Amino acid sequence: MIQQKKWQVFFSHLVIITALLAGTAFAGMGHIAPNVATDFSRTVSSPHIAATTFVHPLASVIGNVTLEGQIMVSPGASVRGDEGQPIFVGEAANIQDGVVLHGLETEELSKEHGDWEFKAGRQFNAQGERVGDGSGYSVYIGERVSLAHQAQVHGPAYVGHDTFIAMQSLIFNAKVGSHCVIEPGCTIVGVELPDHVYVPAGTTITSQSEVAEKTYPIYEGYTYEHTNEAVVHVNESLAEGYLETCDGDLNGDGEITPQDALLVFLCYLERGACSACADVNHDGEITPQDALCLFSKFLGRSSCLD
Ligand SMILES: [Ca+2]
Ligand SMILES: [Ca+2]
Repeated sequence: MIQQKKWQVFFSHLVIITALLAGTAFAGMGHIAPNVATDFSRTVSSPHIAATTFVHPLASVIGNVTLEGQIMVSPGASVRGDEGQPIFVGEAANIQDGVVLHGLETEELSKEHGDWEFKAGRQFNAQGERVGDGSGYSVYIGERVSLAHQAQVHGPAYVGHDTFIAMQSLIFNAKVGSHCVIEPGCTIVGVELPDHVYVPAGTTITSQSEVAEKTYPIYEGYTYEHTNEAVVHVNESLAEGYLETCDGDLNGDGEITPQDALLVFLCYLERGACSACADVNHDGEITPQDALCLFSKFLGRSSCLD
């Protein structure tokens, strides 16, 4: 019996050492990963994801991305901060299935001068003003914004607080104000929309002169007047619920293996990207204890996951 225990201890240590030696080879695995350095992106960043945000294992969050808090990122969504940077998503927003957040380059290495230069007008600041000095965001999504199924927001782009972007709508090189509703299948390119307006389904707006005739003030009794509040509530509840059921399958391959524990440990060491699910024992912080929980589970022992 004692001999068997010794072998178990030896085996568990062997697994840990092997996994650590494998180290960074696994660091880019999974759905949350750093970007790569290029001649249009000088820094390599891992996403900053709040402990209250849930990222589904089949969603991708890459590079210079901030997900501020209680955000639901659904299967198939891609938030990719590897070209236009950074990407910011505010508290209680939701990024539904198939949504794409990406942006045009915000800086480049000048072939003429050999220096890095920011590209004019490729960012918006948090107040919704275009900037070109690196102080803004390629994509800025405000608080309590809903990005419904298959919506695309491609930088430079800004979406104000409490706005609803419905299914399959595209926002590109544009600003959408706060408390707006963009109904399904709209195309909004190269313009700025004011606050408190809706855009009927299927509308295309590609010049500022069209804005006044193709947007309408949200009135009392408008069909989608309160839709966003309901959708935000649904998604906050989903994020909270899914986070409570995180079972430690960090890389989303359907089983708990040493790779999952390694991802937790690399997160603790700040050597790899983190997911809120790395807090395996739900005590509010990510420590080696969380990685040990997963090893226990993998080895079939009693576990803090049970
Ligand atoms: Ca796994
Ligand atoms: Ca923990």
